Amino acid sequence: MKKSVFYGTLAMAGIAAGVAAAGTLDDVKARGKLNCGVTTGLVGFAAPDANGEWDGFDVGVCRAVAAAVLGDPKAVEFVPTTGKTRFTALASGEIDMLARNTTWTFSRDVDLKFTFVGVNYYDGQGFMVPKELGVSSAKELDGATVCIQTGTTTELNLADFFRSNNISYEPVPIETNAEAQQQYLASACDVYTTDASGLAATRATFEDPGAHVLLPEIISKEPLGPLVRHGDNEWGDVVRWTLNALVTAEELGVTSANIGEMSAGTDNPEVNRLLGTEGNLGEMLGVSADWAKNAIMAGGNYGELFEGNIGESTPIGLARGLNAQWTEGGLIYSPPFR
Ligand SMILES: N[C@@H](CCC(=O)N[C@@H](CS)C(=O)NCC(=O)O)C(=O)O
Repeated sequence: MKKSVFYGTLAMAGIAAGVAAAGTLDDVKARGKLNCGVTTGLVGFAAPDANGEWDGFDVGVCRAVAAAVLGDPKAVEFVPTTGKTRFTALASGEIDMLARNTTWTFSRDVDLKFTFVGVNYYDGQGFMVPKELGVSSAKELDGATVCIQTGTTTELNLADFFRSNNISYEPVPIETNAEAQQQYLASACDVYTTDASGLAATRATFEDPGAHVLLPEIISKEPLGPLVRHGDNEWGDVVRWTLNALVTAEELGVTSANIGEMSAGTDNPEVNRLLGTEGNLGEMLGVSADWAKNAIMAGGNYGELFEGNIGESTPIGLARGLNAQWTEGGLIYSPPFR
């Protein structure tokens, strides 16, 4: 008797998990909107603009997926999440995907059971200090107070770095980047540490960015990318191949400016397959034939999204570096569209 109750409970849990795990693509289509988890605000990556519209490099991924699935880059409900709340939001089904400078790690995949569909920014953890402190290396930070966002890899790397260098620190735990910025500028901490891209984005909003320096040490690997729940491979494919479409478009020279012309047909078969004038990739994915065209038109190809939101001509000023295409010596590489 006890045993059957036990198995019954397990079966119920299995069914519940199955329901929650499968069918996200159908759910999004039926809802007519993508629920996309983003940050609470990090200029260049995800933040509301002057008109209250979400904008940024990660926001661009959400809009591309909405365009691929629904034909409308505006059909997105942006759900702000903190370092701590983001994984519950995804696991519970509150959001369909998370695009929030989130690092792909072993435990987030294997233990938390999320699928990272790729990497949209190869990053690493850095340190920012006021210039007036006169510090030139992170190894000089013995005894420093450090602003650190909770629920992040940043927290764990910081502990590893100080321990392995036999130096100590006092953490000042904070929940959001806005709070970190405020605390750091109010001198509640000597140092702010997070992903180097986040430091550049944060410093760009300071009144006097030149009064703050980024130290030379990059203490970790932070491959940032969009993620979905384990167990819904069809949906994972949609998000994965949308990101790949943006990357491939840059590699093949398909831009938001020439896509109209190119989608009339070209003499490059891969461009034609990508844009749906040859083959049936869209059908295989469960979306329309022009899904990738719509995704690219949403905010441009990968390079356009990078340059427009966080690149060298923006106040954030990030160089492509590791995030250059593989053909340019970087790590950005999509599997083929065939
Ligand atoms: N990549 C790290 C850190 C991500 C993170 O939370 N970064 C902060 C600082 S750049 C952030 O995005 N904050 C935005 C917010 O507070 O909503 C992780 O996945 O744990």
